[in-house]
This record gives sequence, structure tokens and C-alpha cells, in this order.
Amino acid sequence: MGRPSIDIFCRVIDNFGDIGVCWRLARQLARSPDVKAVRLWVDDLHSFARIEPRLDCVAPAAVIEGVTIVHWAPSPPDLAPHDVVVEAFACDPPPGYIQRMIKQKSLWINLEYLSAEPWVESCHALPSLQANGLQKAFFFPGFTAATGGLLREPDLLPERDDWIARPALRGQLLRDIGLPAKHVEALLGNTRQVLLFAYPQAPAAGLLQALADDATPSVVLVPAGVCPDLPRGQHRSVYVHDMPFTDQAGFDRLLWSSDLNCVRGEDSLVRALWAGKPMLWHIYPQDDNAHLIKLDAWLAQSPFQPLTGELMRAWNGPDSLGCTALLSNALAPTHWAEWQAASAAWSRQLAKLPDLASTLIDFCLERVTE
Ligand code: TRH
Repeated sequence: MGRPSIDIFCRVIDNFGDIGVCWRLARQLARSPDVKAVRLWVDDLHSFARIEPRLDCVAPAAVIEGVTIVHWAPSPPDLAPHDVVVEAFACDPPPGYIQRMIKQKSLWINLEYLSAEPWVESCHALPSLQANGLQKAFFFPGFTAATGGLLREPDLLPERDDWIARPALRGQLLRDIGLPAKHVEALLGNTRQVLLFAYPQAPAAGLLQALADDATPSVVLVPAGVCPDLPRGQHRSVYVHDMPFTDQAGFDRLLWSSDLNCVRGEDSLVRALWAGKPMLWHIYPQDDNAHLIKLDAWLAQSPFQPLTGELMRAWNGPDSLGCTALLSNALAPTHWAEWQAASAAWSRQLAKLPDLASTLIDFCLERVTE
């Protein structure tokens, strides 16, 4: 068995989740001694640069952390395909490239979106012989051992614990995102830190109300452009800070150090799970409310109390007042302690499962010879 070389194709549909997942996966694959080379094809370098400031948007190709980045422009370069070609979220590699994959007998993998729905287990890793003779497999991330798992770097949790143990690093990060000194001091004391990353329709006003009604003061960190209707600045005991986008490492650290993480999409959800703190998931909205089925499937796998599930559903609905009432309940000491314990326990439990990059490499090693 030889070490496979791997291509990843990423089309940015909207937001940052597509490139967020692909970039984490590409870096982890490139660090693996079992992988020969990794190339990431991306159609939208500007979105990529928002979460990876080392990227030069005008350069046609770059190498960062061992990953060769290729701009997937309308006329992409005629490169020879690697042993394995991962298309993220059915993004369709260019037709000329697929023709070359046939000659090369590349293994074709479609990396699917994350879902906790039960059918995922029976579809994960299913092969499908294409009319052109290529083998294609459907690879599903997931929350159980019968799926491809979740993205998690090998040292992530020890790294997290080490970083949390050093408050000076946290203070520096908060200063780096422009938080005024008195709020940095407050957060290093007993003030609650909330990270707010949600879609524009989230009942963020309800969150603000519940936090302001609570005895503990809060600082809410909101990435630029997120929840645009939520006023920034001081509101009673809550300070809402508009922060610049950080790279993914900085984003993870903000999640690790927050008391409450409001996340959205799929990559920030997974990273909030690794933070092991109470979280509110604002799931990516889909037609016919298909996302609410996914939310329920995820809640069914979670260790959360029914009240937390109710809160999570309210966070994904339009009722700001209802959300305030449920969140105020959840912030009350007994429920809050339960929520914290359940979040930490789920994080530990999920971390015992194989991670997505490792299951993908094992899958490829079984099928690719040098
Ligand atoms: O940006 P998103 O809303 O992406 C969405 C979802 O992935 C959704 O499932 C998909 O269908 C849709 O795009 C097309 O949310 P997500 O998935 O959490 O991705 C955000 C990424 O941005 C994640 O990798 C973290 C990163 N990020 C930073 O690196 N720095 C930051 O400051 C912020 C706010 C985010």
C-alpha cells in the first residue's frame, strides 16, 4: 500500500462553512505521515482569505502549511489528478479534470454535509460505480462510530486545555480583537463571555434581553457583519463588541474561552463541541424547514435536558420573547451547571471516536496502491 496524494475541490456557495471545513481537512491531511501530498482547489480566494490571512488572493497558487492551494478559476490549470480526489459537498470537479481522473484511475470521494440523521450511517462510505468507470464513494461526517466522524486535530483537546490554563494568552487575544481594556479586565474576572455567530434572522435581541436581566454582567463578541440589527455598545450590564474576523485558530480560542457559544452552520458547530461549553446552534436554514429535522436529530443524540432542546428550537425560530424566557431559565444556577456538565461530557465522549481526517485516510489506504 502506498501513501496517497489527495486533491480537494471546494466551491464556496455562500458564507465560510465550505472553505472552513475544506481548509481544516486539507491541513490535517497534509500533516499526516500517511499522505504524500495535498492540493486544495478553491473557486473563491477572497472568502478564503477572510479566515486565512496568510493567503494572497492575487497569487495563482500558494503553499501554506504543506497544502498547495490552486485557484479554481473558470479556466483551471491542466494539472494531473492525484490518487484521491475529494469533491466537497458535490461541487463537481471540472469535466476536463474528470477525464484525466479516468486515465489516472483516481479514487473519487464526495464529502457530504454533516448531519446527525439516522440514515447517514447506512449511506456512509457506500461505493457507486460511475458510467465513466470511476469509483465514487459518499463520505459522511457524523456523530457516531458508524460515520466518518468529526474533524478534530490529534492534539486539539490538550492544546485547548493548555491555552485555557494561561489567562495572559486570553487577554492578548481579546486585545487583538480590539476589546477595550476595561472589558478585557472584566472578562479575566467574573464577567460572562458570549460569542455570537449566527444568521441574520436569529432572535439576538432575545439573547441580549436575557443576558441583561441576569445578575452576572456579560460581554458579547460579534464578528463583523454578523447579526447586523443587534446594536453594538453598552446595554445595561451587557457590552456588545464588534470584532474583526480572526483566523480559524483565533476563532477556536474564542470558543474555548467563552462561557456561552452561539454558533451556526457546521464547522463552528463542531468547533463549539470541542470547546465543551454551553452552546446555542443556529442551524443553516433550508427550504421546507428541512434544517429543523436535522436540528431534532442532533438534539436526539445530545445529552441535553429537554429545556435546553426547547431553547435550541426557540433560538432557531422567530420568537424573541419566548427565547428570552427560556434563556433566562437556562442561565439560572442549577440549569446552567447541568448544561455546563452535559456540554463538557459530550465533548469528551465525542473525542473518543475516530476523527474525520483519520477515517478518510484509512478509507483511502484500503483502496489506493502506489
Ligand atoms: O459560515 P457558515 O454559515 O457556513 C455555512 C455552513 O457551513 C452551512 O452548513 C453551509 O451549507 C453553508 O455555509 C453554505 O458557518 P460555519 O460552517 O460555522 O463556518 C464558519 C467558518 O468560519 C468556520 O470555519 C470558522 C470560520 N471563522 C473564522 O475562522 N474566523 C472568524 O472570525 C469567524 C467568525 C469564523
